[in-house]
Amino acid sequence: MLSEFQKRKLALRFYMLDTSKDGILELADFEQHGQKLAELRGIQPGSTDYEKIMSAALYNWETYWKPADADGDNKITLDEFLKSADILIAAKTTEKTNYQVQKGLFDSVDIDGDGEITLKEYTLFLNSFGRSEEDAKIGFSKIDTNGDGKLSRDDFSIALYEYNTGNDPQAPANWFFGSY
Ligand SMILES: [Ca+2]
Ligand SMILES: [Ca+2]
Ligand SMILES: [Ca+2]
Repeated sequence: MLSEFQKRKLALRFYMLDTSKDGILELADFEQHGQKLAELRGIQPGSTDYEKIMSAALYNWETYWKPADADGDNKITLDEFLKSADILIAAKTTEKTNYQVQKGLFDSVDIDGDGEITLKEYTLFLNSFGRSEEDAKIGFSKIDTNGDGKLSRDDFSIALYEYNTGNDPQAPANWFFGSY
C-alpha cells in the first residue's frame, strides 16, 4: 500500500507532467513537454537534437506511463497511476524499467552530452515543468550528494528511483523536482 506521503509525492509528479492541465496524462502531454524542452534549449524542430528529445518523450510515455493505463483508453488518470505505482513498488519491478527511462531522461537533460548534469542543465529541465530557478537550485543541491556541482548518471538515477519509490519524508531525493 502506498503511504499518504507517497501518494502526495506521486500526485505532484503526475500533475507536473500533465502539460495540458486537464487532470489526465496522455501522449500529447509528453509531446508538449518535449516541445517545451526543445524550445527552452533553442532547438529547432526537424533537427537531430529535436528528434532525440521527442523520441525520449515517446519512450518515457510508452515504457513508464502507458503500462498504467488499466482500461486501455490511452489516458491515464491519477487513480490509474497510483494503482499501478502501488503494484510496481510492491513487486519491486520498477528498478529495471526505471533504469531504461532514466537513461533516456538523463540524456535529454545532459544537453552537452558530457555524461554529467550541471546546475544550468538541471535548471532548464525543471523550467520545462514550470518550476523556478530557485526550485532547481534547491533540488540540485539536495541530489548532488558529493557537492561537486555535477550530477553523475548514478546521482541522477538513484535520486529519481528514490523519488518514485521511496517512503521517507526526509529523503533528499524528494526535492528532485524542486520544492514539494
Ligand atoms: Ca493532460
Ligand atoms: Ca485509462
Ligand atoms: Ca552536461
